[in-house]
Amino acid sequence: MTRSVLAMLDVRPAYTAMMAERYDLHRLDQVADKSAFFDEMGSKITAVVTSARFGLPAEVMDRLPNLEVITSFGVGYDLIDLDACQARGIRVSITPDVLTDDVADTAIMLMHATLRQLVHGDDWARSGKWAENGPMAMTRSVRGKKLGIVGLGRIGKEIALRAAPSGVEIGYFGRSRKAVDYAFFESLIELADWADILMLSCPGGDATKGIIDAQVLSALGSNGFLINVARGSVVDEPALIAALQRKVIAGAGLDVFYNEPKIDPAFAGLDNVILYPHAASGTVETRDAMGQLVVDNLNAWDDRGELITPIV
Ligand code: 8YV
Repeated sequence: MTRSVLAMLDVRPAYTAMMAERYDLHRLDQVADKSAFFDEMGSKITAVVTSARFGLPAEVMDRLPNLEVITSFGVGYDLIDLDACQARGIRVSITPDVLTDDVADTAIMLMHATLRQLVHGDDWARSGKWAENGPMAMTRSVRGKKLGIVGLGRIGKEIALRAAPSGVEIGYFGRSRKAVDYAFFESLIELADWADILMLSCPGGDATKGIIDAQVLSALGSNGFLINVARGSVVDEPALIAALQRKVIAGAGLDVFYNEPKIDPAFAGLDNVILYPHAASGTVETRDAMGQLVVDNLNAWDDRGELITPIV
């Protein structure tokens, strides 16, 4: 019997089309009367396709009594309740590895762009301020800085590998000490105090909610920069905005925000932050690889009850 699959979004048209060809695919984002849909289809759905951004809200999961598997587009699973999944025996897959290079590249791009003020420099040349006022103000060198990485997982390790040739010294903080030569810090505040650049590449979720608070930002200090490719939730955002406004830190490069995509309008008024719209994995190549891995996980489950990249 054809499996009924619920997609929370269009993961990309080509991959949605592949799934629609093989499965009885329903798009929740296209359903007007969701309650009537769940009354009719809820018990027939055995698989959900979602993404790091959409996750699976409890009110949807509760309407799917026969759910077996969730295949998610992305590596973040902070919006999927893994404990609830485990309690119900629901398996979950994500798309690790295929996005690591692009996310690590984005982190490095934001680090350089923030210290060297790429956006301000572009405006200086483009707007005629250069011709009118002469050279733009000097920026800060990456070379010789101390880079403190929060979360030395797959992405954090790749960031470190890419950052080393730029001449930075590397330290890290995380749940556990890793078999690496970089300096391990027992506490986040010690890392922030040591670092010139604090790089966030840890998972989101309850364990890391708001860990970058006013105290950590003040330890980072007025010559310090914050780069975030992790989750907006990791940062106490009002504290970050205040720190940028009052120059408690020198600047920030952010790919992620607390309230995406409706980010706090205060960010737009700051000249010491570079904003990127949660697009670290957003290349054609990586999003294709992620889409394919979502489909491959779903097919592996359908064919043989296995997942290729399970998280639980
Ligand atoms: C996702 C992400 O691509 O993987 C993650 O956790 O945040 C991004 O790479 C994006 O959220 C797509 O929904």
